[in-house]
Amino acid sequence: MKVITQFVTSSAAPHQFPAGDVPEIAFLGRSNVGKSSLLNSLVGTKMANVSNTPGRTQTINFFTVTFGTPKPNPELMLADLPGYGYARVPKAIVGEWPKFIEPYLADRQQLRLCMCLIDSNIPPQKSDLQLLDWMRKVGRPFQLVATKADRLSGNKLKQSMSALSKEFGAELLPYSAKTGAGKDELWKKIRETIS
Ligand SMILES: Nc1nc2c(ncn2[C@@H]2O[C@H](COP(=O)(O)OP(=O)(O)O)[C@@H](O)[C@H]2O)c(=O)[nH]1
Ligand SMILES: [Mg+2]
Repeated sequence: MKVITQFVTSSAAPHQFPAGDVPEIAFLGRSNVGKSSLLNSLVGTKMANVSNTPGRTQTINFFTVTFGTPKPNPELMLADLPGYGYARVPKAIVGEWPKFIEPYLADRQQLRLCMCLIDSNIPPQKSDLQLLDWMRKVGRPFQLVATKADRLSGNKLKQSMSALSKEFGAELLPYSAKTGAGKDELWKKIRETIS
């Protein structure tokens, strides 16, 4: 299925968030977790900047998605959130995130699911655990996605997935932007969520 993506706007304050009732999926994760790479691989174009300069994006970037052929009303909105947790000493995410992130996650009506990205190659990070705690507290549905899964193979990947899933207390989807592994599963999850 062809995916047509279009950039809508960059927002740094709640009044700038696009209005409307298009179902939205947000993507979150620590800087350098592979969020831009995942987004680009998911939609098949360079919609997000892939950069080696962590913590650069300090806005929420919104993109519309239509499936198949261009239509006046998009089926889906994707929200690319700023990376967190780049500080060497992990702080509470609320301490280092721009002020508009919390209201976005807590109040955004059309937000259906948060894709929370973690790195499959490293143990659970405090900032990731804090984010999930906070999501659970505000009752925001999320899907945990383990990035850079191509760096582990076979049994190593299996072991890492089950350990991470246990430690985060949530089901986990492995993903590789390099090989495209997990792409169909992630789209399936998105379609189920917005249908
Ligand atoms: N091997 C591998 N490397 C990846 C993958 N995704 C991202 N990376 C690398 O991880 C680094 C950070 O990626 P980027 O997408 O910019 O992360 P972001 O800061 O979360 O947006 C880059 O050097 C990417 O090439 C992946 O699936 N596999
Ligand atoms: Mg990025």
